[in-house]
This record gives sequence, structure tokens and C-alpha cells, in this order.
Amino acid sequence: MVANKVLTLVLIREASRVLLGMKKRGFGEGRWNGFGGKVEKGETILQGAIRELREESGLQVTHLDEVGRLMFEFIGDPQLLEVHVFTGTKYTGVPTETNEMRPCWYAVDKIPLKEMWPDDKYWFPMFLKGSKFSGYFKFEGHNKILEYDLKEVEKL
Ligand code: 6U4
Ligand code: NA
Ligand code: NA
Repeated sequence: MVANKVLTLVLIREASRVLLGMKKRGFGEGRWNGFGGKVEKGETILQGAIRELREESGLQVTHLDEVGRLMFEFIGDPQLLEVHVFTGTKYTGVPTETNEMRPCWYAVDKIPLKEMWPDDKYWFPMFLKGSKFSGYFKFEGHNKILEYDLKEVEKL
């Protein structure tokens, strides 16, 4: 048995727009996404989310709400990715480009789904309408979803 790799994904939301970042290197390079990364030893998942948001976007928050839980399997890799999706509306600071991410606000009706992970087109609408969601996606490579299961949930 292999432990899941636990990751965070943070979407800062205002009434009509969402902050995304263009991933400049590493996993997901070339795609727009929320901010996030691996949870480190000694921190909670929420603390990891807050830290990654600060490191990658320059924004500081004291609180985030967990809205989604996504499991990803990549054919040939026994380790599942367990991604905890968080959102928040209150922050301080100004979005700032870092080595990892180039931030940009996107209007909620202009989310660049074609330049995002292919699963996002399924769960982003749930996120945008304020629902909580839980899902599983099986990938072949980084572009092809072989099967998936996704549902809105009351509680994570
Ligand atoms: P290091 O090794 O420090 O550069 P780190 O920033 O810790 O990396 P990273 O960037 O590899 O972690 O984290 C991957 C990010 O991509 C997390 O925010 C989760 C997110 N992610 C992974 N698979 C995804 C998918 N299928 N759809 C999606 N986001 C995904 O929307
Ligand atoms: Na990251
Ligand atoms: Na990291």
C-alpha cells in the first residue's frame, strides 16, 4: 500500500471573478490553476493551503473554506493524488508573479477551461455556484480522462 500524496488547491474568489495562476514549472506546467502544493510535515492541510497561497501568489489569508476533495489516479502510478480544494474571499496583499505562478483574475464566465487540467471543466461549475464536491478521476498521461465519478455533497 502506498500513502496518498496530499495536495492543496486554493481558489480566491470575488463576486464576479476568480484568481488563477499560470503554472510556470513542474507538475501542471502551462496550465491555469488555483494555487497550492504538497502539504509539509508538521502542518495541517489548511496551514499548507494558506502557506502555498502566500508563496505562490503573494496573498495572505487567515481563513479558507474547504469546498472540494478530488482523487486522481494516473495509470502506472500506484500513488493517488488527494487534492483538497479551498476557497476564500478575504485576503490582504496584491497578486504577485512568482517563480512558480503568474496570477491573473478571470471573470467567472471566462474561465480558461481549455488551458486548465481536463477535470476542471467538470467540477469548476460546481465550485462557481458555491456547491461542495467530491470526485475521482483516472488519467492516462496528463491529458486523457479514462473514467471519473463526481458528485455534489452537503459535507466533505
Ligand atoms: P514543488 O515540488 O514544491 O515545486 P508543490 O508546489 O509542493 O511542488 P505542486 O505544484 O506539484 O506542489 O502541486 C500540484 C498542484 O496542482 C496542486 O495545487 C494540486 C494541483 N493539481 C494536481 N492535479 C490536478 C488536477 N488534475 N486538476 C487540478 N489541479 C490539480 O485542477
Ligand atoms: Na505548487
Ligand atoms: Na511545495
